[in-house]
Amino acid sequence: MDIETVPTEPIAGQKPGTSGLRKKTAAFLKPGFLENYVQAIIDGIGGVAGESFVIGGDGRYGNKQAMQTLIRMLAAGGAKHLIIGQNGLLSTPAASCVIRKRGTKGGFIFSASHNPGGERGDFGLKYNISNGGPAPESVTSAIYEATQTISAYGLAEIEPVDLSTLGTVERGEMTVEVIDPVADYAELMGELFDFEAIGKLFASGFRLSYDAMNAATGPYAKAILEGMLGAPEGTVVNGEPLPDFGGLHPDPNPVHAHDLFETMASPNAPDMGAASDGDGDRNLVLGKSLPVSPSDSIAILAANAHLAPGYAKGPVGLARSMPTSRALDRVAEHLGIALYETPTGWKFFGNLLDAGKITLCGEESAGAGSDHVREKDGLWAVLLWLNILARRGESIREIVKGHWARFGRNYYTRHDYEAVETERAEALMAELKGRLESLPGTTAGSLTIEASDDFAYRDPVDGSLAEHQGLRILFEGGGRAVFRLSGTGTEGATLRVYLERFEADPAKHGMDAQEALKPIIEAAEAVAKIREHTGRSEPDVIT
Ligand code: G16
Repeated sequence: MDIETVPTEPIAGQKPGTSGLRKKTAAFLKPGFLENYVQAIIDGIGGVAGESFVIGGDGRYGNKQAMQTLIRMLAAGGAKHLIIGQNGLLSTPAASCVIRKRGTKGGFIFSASHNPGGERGDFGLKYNISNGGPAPESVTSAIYEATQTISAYGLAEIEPVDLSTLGTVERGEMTVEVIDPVADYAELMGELFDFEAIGKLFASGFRLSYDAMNAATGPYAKAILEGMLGAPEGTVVNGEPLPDFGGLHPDPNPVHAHDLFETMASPNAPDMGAASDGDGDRNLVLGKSLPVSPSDSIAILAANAHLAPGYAKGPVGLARSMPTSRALDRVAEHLGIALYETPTGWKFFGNLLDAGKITLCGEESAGAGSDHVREKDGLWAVLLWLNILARRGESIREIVKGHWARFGRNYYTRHDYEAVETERAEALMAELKGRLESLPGTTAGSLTIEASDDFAYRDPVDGSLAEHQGLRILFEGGGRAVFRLSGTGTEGATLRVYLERFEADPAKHGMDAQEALKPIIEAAEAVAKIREHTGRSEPDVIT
């Protein structure tokens, strides 16, 4: 096998963000960009000689071509064995599952998650480590360092691999195995959930509408829901992964999953609505005219997890990202178990899961998961909801309302200001940060500020410190506003403002969240001058 060594130089803009590296497709696939970044991963993880890897992706434009380049580069680095999802497809949680099951050194996932795809959309690549989870800061820093010093990359002269045909082929010294992307994952789901009870639920006429948004989850949802669980054909909509997601923006929120929200608000709404994102790790669950906020969803899943066979003993501990609402904290308190508050990013749950400190974890950004893999898992969340519905015999509305009545309601919303000029967004954060210490005791809008800080997290397992993870403002009465810049955008900066307040009184649980949070929203504007800084009169997306 001949290896071509191509001289190169560092390319700007190769710093991995919250979840790998994401860019506009045209920039990522510009000659040399992908190759440089892949070589930096290979060098950053200490080489690939003699090792096995999983390769998959969400099916977006450019994936198949990029995978052939990756295969050539891993062969040049001396990798021994590659396991690739058929047609290059593996949802992020399925890739995590296969990495763990097959014991590989890691995996490469081609995805820009919920960002739009296609030639004019976004492209991304993330590296997951042997536990199946996103590379931690130590690894992404090493990768970033390698991008700064790179001088050449290696490409093996080998035939392309036919990714559409299942089976094993040899390329140089390396074997390449093309696998069914669904099988291992479906088997794991069958071990965790009461498929018999869920099957009976569907047989009794329960109706689900699952929007796979023309992205990675389609084949999984069809095989498991319609195939194994007997849900009627048509339960899964937009079930074919398409390179441009059929023009959809595969982000399951009220703006981009608009059709599903309409279906669920119509008089003939099914019993449950659900959606997942581009790479299948996010989830959205809706009852009839009742979208479940992700922060409530993870709290409800945690409170009821014992109803699923895989979690029969109940969770040992729980975790949420800092901006996620504190509904989960109330469940942890009730169960008498630990609650960990981590920075945004699934990678921060990895050590807690590996150390057996937590069983379930979740984030406000539509992510929920457990120790079954090391990624958040969209279809898993939907199956756990189905398992709970089947066992409790109640509707989603009854379960959500019952949860609020029992634990109180944490009203919650997130306001996103997208594609703001980077300097303007950074100025807002810098200015607020500069005033943080002087805020307690002052008023913002109609509220007094009780405390404020710049969130930092000391990992309880390895002691590593993550600083500057979001600005927190606590108001009298327990309300909270959090300010953070997104780590996943590809255009300018996205300012996220997270707003929350607790309401114990069940008579006040029926309010519209924006209405209930009005004093907090006004206080956040007063303290940070969002309109003035961003030049926007209102958020682009409200979730
Ligand atoms: C990624 C991470 C999530 C994180 C989210 C935050 O999600 O995997 O753990 O919550 O980013 O995004 P941002 O920094 O934009 O707020 P995904 O689904 O994009 O991989």
